[in-house]
Amino acid sequence: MMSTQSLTDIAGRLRAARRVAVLTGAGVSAESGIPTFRDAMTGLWAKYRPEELATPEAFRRNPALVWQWYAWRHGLVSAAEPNAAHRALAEMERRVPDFTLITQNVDGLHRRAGSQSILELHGSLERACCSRCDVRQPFPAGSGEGGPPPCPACGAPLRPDVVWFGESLPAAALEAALDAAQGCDIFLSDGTSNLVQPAASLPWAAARRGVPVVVVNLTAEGQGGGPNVTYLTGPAGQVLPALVQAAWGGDGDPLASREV
Ligand code: BV8
Ligand code: ZN
Repeated sequence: MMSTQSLTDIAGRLRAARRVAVLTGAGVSAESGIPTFRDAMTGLWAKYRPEELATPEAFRRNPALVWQWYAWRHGLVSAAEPNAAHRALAEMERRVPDFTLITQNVDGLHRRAGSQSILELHGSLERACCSRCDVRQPFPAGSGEGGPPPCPACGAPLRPDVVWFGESLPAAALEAALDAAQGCDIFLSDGTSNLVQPAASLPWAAARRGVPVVVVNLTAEGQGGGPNVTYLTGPAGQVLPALVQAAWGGDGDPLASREV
């Protein structure tokens, strides 16, 4: 678990910061019951690796399989609730003059927790888009049977509105994320294995400027290091509310204070 000294020190920097940038990964949604990419894929999907399914080639080769995987995940996400980590980040945004939340997650839980300034680097599973024209629509719930539905405009197969491996990230979101990493006073990296590029380069774009980088993760292994990189090890659903509480008082989790 994190040391009280480092938590107090970071809380002080957070409180004094004008501009804060946060990068989140699947670990922030783990306590909402959504399996991370590093977790072994469960049940029907145990024999696949996400990198094998989350590609344009996989969709071209077997659109029904890829669509069913996303329909299964869409069901998980729709039934999930934001957890204390999501709520703490929404509270942090309310406290900080200039706050940017950069997420690799496609589950939409940050928005449902109340975050507003969100950069979805890898798209969103709440939406489907056409594999040929520019139609975008809500992801059709419960569409897991059979293959992808046809686009209502041109009839081509719909696909999840996410960025697959080998696809470019949305340019505007990536540019804004780089700007936040290069202009922030403190950078938090929460619940990510920090392996997937170009998102994985963001914390180090901040660290190279001498900006404090705070890594919140269950483990300090496998992440980059450096003189101004601090690890707060523990579940994001505990560490982030504790950090918000240390910085601004209250109990760090607005919902908890409302629950009677
Ligand atoms: C790109 C959306 C330019 C889809 C995702 C060869 C050919 C082509 C490309 C490449 C190549 N080699 C490398 C690349 C680049 C590639 C890449 O980085 N590959 C990796 C595997 C090396 N990147 C790309 O392809 C990107 N595009 O580069 O475009 C280009 C174009 C053409 C050709 C070349 C280059 C696109 C990357 C985006 C892919 N889409 N998601 C979907 O969701 O299905 S990535 C997906 O995986 C997630 O979005 C996320 O980014 C990543 C998983 O990472 P994490 O979120 O960190 O989750 P993970 O499970 O890994 O880790 C969880 C962490 O949480 C762990 O550290 C764990 O300890 C921690 N944790 C767990 N529980 C908790 C916790 N922490 C705190 N509290 C807890 N309770
Ligand atoms: Zn279409």
